[in-house]
Amino acid sequence: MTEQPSTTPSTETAPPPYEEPAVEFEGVSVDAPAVGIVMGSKSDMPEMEKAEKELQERGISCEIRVMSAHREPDTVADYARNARARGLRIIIAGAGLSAALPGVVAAHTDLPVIGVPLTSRTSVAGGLDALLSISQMPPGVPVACVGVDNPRNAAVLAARILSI
Ligand code: RP5
Repeated sequence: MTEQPSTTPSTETAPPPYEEPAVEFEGVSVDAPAVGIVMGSKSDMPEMEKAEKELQERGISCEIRVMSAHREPDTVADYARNARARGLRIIIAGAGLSAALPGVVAAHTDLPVIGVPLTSRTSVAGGLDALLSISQMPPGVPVACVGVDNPRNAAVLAARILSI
């Protein structure tokens, strides 16, 4: 008899094992990361590295890059448009202030995008500006939004999506 996979719900302390997907596209490297972590500024890195750490602890491959939707719009568009073909399956995007990055990424890819609102040092609203910018997307262009300064939850959500 074939052994069936366990359906026991996982806990946050004992994440389910993650298996890298088989390569689906010709030319996609088996080393292609499953999750792309992007952020609007180098100043976001200390916070967003927490998402990278969580994914690494779960054995989920990821890459981490800085690209601003406002300062480097073409770079962001190229990254998002090529993400699926490169083998990425989810994009986590963190930004502060007028946090356009997650929404702009979602505008250029049909992969799931998880936004992380960040408390920028110059925020006049303690991160509320970024929270509203990320969560208030127009119908048809969804961005999942975790709490302010909670990149770890973005990684946990990414792991759960990958385990479906
Ligand atoms: C946003 O502006 C970035 O995501 C960052 O949180 C904030 C401030 O950027 P820097 O002035 O530190 O580059 O676009």
